[in-house]
Amino acid sequence: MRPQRLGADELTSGLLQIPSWSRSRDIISRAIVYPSFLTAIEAVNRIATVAEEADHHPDIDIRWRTVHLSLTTHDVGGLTELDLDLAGQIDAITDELGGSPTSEA
Ligand code: H2B
Repeated sequence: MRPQRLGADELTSGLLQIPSWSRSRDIISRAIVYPSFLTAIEAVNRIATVAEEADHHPDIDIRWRTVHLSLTTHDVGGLTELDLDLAGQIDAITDELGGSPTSEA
């Protein structure tokens, strides 16, 4: 089924569950520094696996051990539950692999 764009209230409450993510218009993003380059690659591989299972794919930029991730739902031109769910799964993977926030945006 085509996902629905989230309304303002749903978005506000959903974003409270994923405080590491920043919203800019129709995109949420997060930058994470992992303990090493290989851990960053492992994180990206695990993120790719959950993304493929969800058929929902992030934009990913890898710079040494820092990974920048952006989420939006292209099919509807906005943010949906799919973005919030994937963000939560990325947070869980990040916690398991010892990723930390970075001051870079
Ligand atoms: N990923 C993201 N981020 N947004 C989408 O709208 C999207 C996707 N659509 N992955 C999916 C694939 C769609 O094109 C397929 C046909 O399900």
